Amino acid sequence: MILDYLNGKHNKTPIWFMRQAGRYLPEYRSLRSKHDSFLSLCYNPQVASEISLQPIKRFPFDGIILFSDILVVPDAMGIKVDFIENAGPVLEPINLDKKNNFNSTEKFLDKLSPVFQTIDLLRQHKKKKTLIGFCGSPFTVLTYMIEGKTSKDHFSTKVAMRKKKRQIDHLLNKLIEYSIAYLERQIESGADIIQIFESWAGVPNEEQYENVIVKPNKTIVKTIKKKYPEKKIICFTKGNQKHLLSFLNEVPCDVISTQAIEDQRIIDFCKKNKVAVQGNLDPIDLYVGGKDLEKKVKGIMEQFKGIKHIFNLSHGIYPKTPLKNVYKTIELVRNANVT
Ligand code: 1CP
Repeated sequence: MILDYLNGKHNKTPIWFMRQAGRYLPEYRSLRSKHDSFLSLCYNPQVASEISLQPIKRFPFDGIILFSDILVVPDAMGIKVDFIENAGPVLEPINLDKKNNFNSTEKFLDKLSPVFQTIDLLRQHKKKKTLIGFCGSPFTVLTYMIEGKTSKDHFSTKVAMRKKKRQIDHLLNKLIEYSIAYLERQIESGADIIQIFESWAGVPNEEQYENVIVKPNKTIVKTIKKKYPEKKIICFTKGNQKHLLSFLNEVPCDVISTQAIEDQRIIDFCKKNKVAVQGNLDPIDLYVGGKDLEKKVKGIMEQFKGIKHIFNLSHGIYPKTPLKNVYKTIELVRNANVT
């Protein structure tokens, strides 16, 4: 559905939501409560495929996102990763002064084989929906490997970008390699579209941005596009509004997913270069609902008239979002298409 739209086979704005498979759904919470660890869900193809399909059983979304997490990559590299209830991810922090012995690519892919099996199962059940695979961008994943947890200020990452540039470059290059191998196998297993999550694009400063954000995203997108020219790539970036145009100038993605677009030059760039925009309803507006939600959805549909647009949130759905607001938004997007 999303793929057909991007390929020009129809012109109805498609819709899906980031984190559509997750805690706002009672059926997810119920399944989650039967399993001890979050990662055991990600590595169980039957359960992970069931969770991926939960949102599309309830809502007429056009895309199915693989249920997994960006942190399965460091886990498969051999770094201990855990998810603590209500606290988030906890990783064994890497030592930047020591040689880190990561798993070989073969062992890495072997550890991730349940993810590829999940994609294969989803491929068999997706019907006309578009199947979205994903990974985290190298810098975003690296922040978790350095901080060892979710961080508000990214202090250790910022210090390391100043004091240990060589090690940072080395680790980013390693993550580029693992991410490419991972995405290639996702595509071979049946993913139609790939989304690359750069959730912490706002952390590096002006000088560091090119090296830690642009370069890794560009290398991954170019390598995948060269091997699989027909596959579409969505780049999600958060917190880098002021660098978005330079990002787009260098990273040849098919779709840019971001927060609210305030700069008309972005829209002009996308129109001229046939890049689609994904977004950008604020998840808070979805949570609150009511007349304001209606206004926001209509405004977004209006803003992206004339360019390719995948309706989505500007980041993941809040766990307590009322389900009726999700139904309502999908209906509004479908109706806006009719007029
Ligand atoms: O116990 C639980 O249910 C844990 C909640 C949860 C879920 C449902 C986590 C923990 N991850 C996920 C699934 C997930 N994560 C998906 C697939 C489901 C879907 O999208 O429908 C995807 C694509 C992600 C991506 C992800 N994980 C990102 C990038 C997007 C973003 O939110 O910025 C990041 C940064 C993570 C790390 C992560 N995973 C989970 C937590 C609590 C965190 C930390 C988030 C943070 O640091 O703010």
